[in-house]
Amino acid sequence: MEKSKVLVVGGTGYIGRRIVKASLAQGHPTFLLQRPDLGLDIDKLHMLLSFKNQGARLLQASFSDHQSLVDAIKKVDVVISAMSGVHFRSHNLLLQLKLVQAIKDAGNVKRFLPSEFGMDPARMGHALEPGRVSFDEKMKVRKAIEEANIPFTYISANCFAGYFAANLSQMGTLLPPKDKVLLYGDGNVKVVYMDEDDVATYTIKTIDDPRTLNKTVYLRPQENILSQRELIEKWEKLSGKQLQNQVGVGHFYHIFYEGCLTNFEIGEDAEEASQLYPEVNYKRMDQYLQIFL
Ligand code: NDP
Ligand code: GFR
Repeated sequence: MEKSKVLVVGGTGYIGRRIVKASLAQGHPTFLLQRPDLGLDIDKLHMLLSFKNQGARLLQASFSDHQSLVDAIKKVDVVISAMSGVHFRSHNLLLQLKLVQAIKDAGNVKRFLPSEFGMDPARMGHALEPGRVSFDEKMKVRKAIEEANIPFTYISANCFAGYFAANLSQMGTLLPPKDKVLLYGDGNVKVVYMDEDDVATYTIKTIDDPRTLNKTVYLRPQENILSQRELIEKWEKLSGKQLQNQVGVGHFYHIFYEGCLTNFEIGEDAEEASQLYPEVNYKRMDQYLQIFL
């Protein structure tokens, strides 16, 4: 059977470039959307040209020109969006609504994969602000897809290793810590770590598979279901270095997420000190912080 022609939207992005690579590797005629607002982003241009050298074709279209999107989409069978999600300020994900409209009008698309590749947004109804914005936007895109009867596959890729395994799941860094590691809770909650190239490989495998039509596909390979402790142990064995586990994060969760210090009234059977002793001129934090200037 002829391999589906694949258009990747967001094809120079972090996961997008890996999806383009996997599409080419699996023998699909592969196309990338080339947006006009490239400007002076020379790295992006060179990545586009490099993919062209590897046999991909560039389709010029703009999100502000509906017909250009329809014309590009008419040239392919499958559309995969890898639009950025984390910059929820710019609402890139909602730009996908224009893509959905163009796919609907083109009428030829056999499968559309919207930009998800993480936690399943359908299972994140309880997500906290401000991060919940990206899940809400992903659900708006799903609604538009399903209302337009566009055949879809949703990919829930769990944790990209680059953001969650390389750093032993430490925030604000992309490298393993050298001596101490912050544990989340007791560190025994099971998560799933995925190498981004595998995310791309699995993504391309789903596009022509009838078993994944109008389905969510979870990437949860058995050996990558690991707790943070298990991941740390793997690193300690590989590096021959023991890390000192810091367990304070649980406290931060109770204090800053649950609000355990202030989520109750001080009742009749207790007292509040500054009410009892108003004569004490307690230090406010703007005073306290001055010494650090
Ligand atoms: P990137 O930040 O790499 O951006 C991807 C692409 O989005 C860009 O290359 C660009 O496409 C496109 N884009 C950005 N701004 C605009 C715009 N204004 N108009 C049109 N296109 C735009 O995205 P990621 O790869 O980091 O994220 C992709 C998906 O993966 C998201 O849904 C995100 O939530 C998810 N993710 C999941 C992670 C996990 O751990 N599971 C980790 C990181 C991301 P172009 O190439 O055309 O310029
Ligand atoms: C696991 O599922 C997801 C993960 C998802 O559905 C959407 C986004 C993510 C990533 C984000 C990718 O940009 O989770 C966190 C965020 C990456 C990030 C890593 C943000 C702040 C950090 O300090 C950080 O440290 C590695």
